[in-house]
Amino acid sequence: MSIIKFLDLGSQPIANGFLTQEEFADEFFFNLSVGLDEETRLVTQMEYVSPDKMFNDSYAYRGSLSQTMRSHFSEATESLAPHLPKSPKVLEIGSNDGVFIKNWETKTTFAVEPCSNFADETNNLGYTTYASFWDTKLSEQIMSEQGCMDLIYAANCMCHIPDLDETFKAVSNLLAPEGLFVFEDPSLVEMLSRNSYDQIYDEHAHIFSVTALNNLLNRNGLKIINVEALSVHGGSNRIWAARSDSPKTFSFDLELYLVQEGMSGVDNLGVLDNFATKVLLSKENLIELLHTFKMEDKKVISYGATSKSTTIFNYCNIDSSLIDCITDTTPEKQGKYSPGTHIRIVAAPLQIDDAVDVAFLGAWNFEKEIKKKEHKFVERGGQFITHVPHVRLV
Ligand code: DWN
Repeated sequence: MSIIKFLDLGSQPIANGFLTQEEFADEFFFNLSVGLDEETRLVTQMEYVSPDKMFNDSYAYRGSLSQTMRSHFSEATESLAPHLPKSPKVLEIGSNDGVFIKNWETKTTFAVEPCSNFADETNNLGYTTYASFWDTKLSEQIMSEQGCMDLIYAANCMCHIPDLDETFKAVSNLLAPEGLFVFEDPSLVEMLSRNSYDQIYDEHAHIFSVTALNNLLNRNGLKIINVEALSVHGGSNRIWAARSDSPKTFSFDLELYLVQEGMSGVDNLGVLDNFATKVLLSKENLIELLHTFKMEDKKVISYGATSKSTTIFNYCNIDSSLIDCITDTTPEKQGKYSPGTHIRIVAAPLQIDDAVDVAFLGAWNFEKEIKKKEHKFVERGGQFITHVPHVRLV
């Protein structure tokens, strides 16, 4: 397998590795570079970080903390249910704090979650949760204990797993003959068009095009039957797949979809090189804007201690000399420091503090929800800034 590198985001820490001052000295760093796999057309990291360094009992990201995501998963449940038998057996891979499975029956819903802090939470809620990484061995264990599944679902999880052949084979083994495998992850087309290079960090081993997924699913006993564009997480795709021998179909023209996607350059090295050039320009512009605010003596904070902002701050060398602090609603992140650049993280107040002039949208994917919450900040002349799709005042 040959991977052609097109982007280098430099030395990066664990994106969700929020840390205390005592932990600064031993912080882990790796080189974050991305390339195109010549065979499958997958956009993937040149070297993967070992999963247990990222997903363990101190994993900090909670999916249930935003209203947007709670609604998203209850709507997902409503749209999936009509395609399933009555009382379906459901498995979620990467169930986090249960934000999706809480919409389903405890007795017939199962979960896989390697971060044992979250696996404990959902086990306590009555959902049998396997605190392991997803692989063939685990799928065989679940098959022998629970039988095959009518729905295998995964949100923002498949793109986190380095070995996709193993992953998809394990899904195909556990799926009922007419079962559905539905998964959603950030879209490569959206990342290219929004210049949202911060979708790339240790956990996102790959950024998916449907082209690459089609190649990988086909060679592992699965086929795509539908693709839905989603607005969440900066533009995602929900892929509906079934076993290759399944009679399940949708009125969906995959061939046409692939031709149209191809035109946006998802596996064209010229387009990917051009993206890398725009990423560099975005870095220069963001640094310049933050320096201007500093010269004007403005107080700048960042809103949302996201994995995405770990990539930006480390790639652009943005530290506490340019950003005073990061606010976040997640108790596990508060009182700690941002990975790599060591900006302090504070509890999000009900409204942005009166002393703040500018807020960088670390969680730009929740722009609508945040602007609604923070209308007073905007009314008093406070400014949000973002780098998506280019560096600008919002
Ligand atoms: O795939 C992944 C995605 C789904 O979630 C993961 N690998 C990790 C994580 O990535 P992220 O950290 O970039 O995700 P979010 O959802 O953009 O994170 C939002 C952060 O902002 C959370 O820590 C909560 C915080 N937040 C806040 O402080 N105030 C969010 C909102 C909406 C707010 O109003």
